Amino acid sequence: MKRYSALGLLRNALSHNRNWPEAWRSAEPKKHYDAIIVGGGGHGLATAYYLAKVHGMRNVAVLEKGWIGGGNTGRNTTIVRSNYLWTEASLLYEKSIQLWEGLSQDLNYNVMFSQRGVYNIGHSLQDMRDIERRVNANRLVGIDAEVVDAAQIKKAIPHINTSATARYPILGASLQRRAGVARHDAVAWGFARAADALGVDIIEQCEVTGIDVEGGKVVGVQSSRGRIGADKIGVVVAGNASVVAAMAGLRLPIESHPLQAFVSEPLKPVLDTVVMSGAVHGYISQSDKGELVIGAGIDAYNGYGQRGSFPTIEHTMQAIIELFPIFSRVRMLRLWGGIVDVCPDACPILSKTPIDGLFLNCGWGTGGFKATPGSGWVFAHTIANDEPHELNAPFSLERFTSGALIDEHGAAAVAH
Ligand code: FAD
Ligand code: PYC
Repeated sequence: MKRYSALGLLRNALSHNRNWPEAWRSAEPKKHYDAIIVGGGGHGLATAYYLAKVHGMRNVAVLEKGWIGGGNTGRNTTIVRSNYLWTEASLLYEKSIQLWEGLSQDLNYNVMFSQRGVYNIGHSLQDMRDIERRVNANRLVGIDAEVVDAAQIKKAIPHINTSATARYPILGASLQRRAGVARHDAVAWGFARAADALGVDIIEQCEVTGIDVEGGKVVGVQSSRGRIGADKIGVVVAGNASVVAAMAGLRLPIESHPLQAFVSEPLKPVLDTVVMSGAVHGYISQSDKGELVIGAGIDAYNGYGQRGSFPTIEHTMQAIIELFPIFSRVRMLRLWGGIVDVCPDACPILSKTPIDGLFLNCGWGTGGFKATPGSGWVFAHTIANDEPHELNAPFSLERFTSGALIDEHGAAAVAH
């Protein structure tokens, strides 16, 4: 990785960064690619990277309507874990954690993956039964998971409120110690830079406006930068999946909702792990800059505006102050929203489609950041081989007609 001296940084700042080398080329669209990935978020970029690196497909373009990582990849609260209930889901997310563990080295770019542990708090006997069931299920498939009681939580997180008289008392939690956080925009930049180095064209400010299908097979896209031909197209557009799929005549079983997050003013180190509560509807960690990073449950209505409503903000703040009364006087700095595509079983779609050469990666709902490398890994396999990888075979579109749903509403851990 290129290193910059303090003098070099100053020189770049004074020259308005004119001499700063580009981390990836600003590619011009070619007439034709072997594969086009629509969407330059983490999942799309990871797909392109593994297509080039693992499957030797280098005539590949990523088309992004805005800027790299400007969608949900740059808007999430960065929580990474694999403690889902059903084997199909937990193995998919676990593949991702294994890739996260070597990702900075693989990309030669520091994605700041920090395995600081994730606590999913239980507030009732039923919560604790669900936690025990999920922890046992995780351990059976080799995923690290433990049940901890309120005293252990208090010891590890001294500022949390474990009073028995709290409105939602803390009875215990599941703890995954290998879980944690990563720096979300570094993930997009790291994959973009590494894909570009393998010859992938990354084309920003290029909105796909149509998908061309001839004789039941994709042949290219219409875009704000003209028509671009392709043998294969992977649609990886998170909150816009239904809109882009409709361009090929597909109707998806997806609802799009706003999901909000917030950061506080920076504080000295006060919280060195991640705390989530599905019951009070909030989750919190502290960034390396010192900001408290806080997230909400979804706003209940459907929409494509990247902002949410005030009642959800108020509800989330109540939840966090219930858990951490000490934070009641912390000032909030910023808030934002992203659009999440939610499937009826709170699991993603990683699938071929009835149209030859058209593949879908969507429906990650509130929880796809953690899956970024694993999703790219299995989706690249699916595109390159025209067949799913064994890890994503259960996440096909057909499950919505066969009924083989994988219900992960509980482990999604964010209110839907
Ligand atoms: P995106 O990053 O959204 O990328 C899709 C890209 O497609 C966008 O850049 C968009 O501009 C582009 N696009 C759309 N339409 C077109 C078009 N027509 N042509 C070209 N490009 C197009 N997940 C977790 O695991 N942990 C968390 O802590 C977490 N917290 C979250 C908090 C919030 C507030 C939000 C909103 C989400 C959170 N998530 C979390 C979910 C996670 O962010 C997403 O599931 C994940 O980032 C999706 O990645 P992606 O690459 O598919 O999508
Ligand atoms: O899926 O772990 C998760 C998550 C945390 C915040 C939003 N989603």
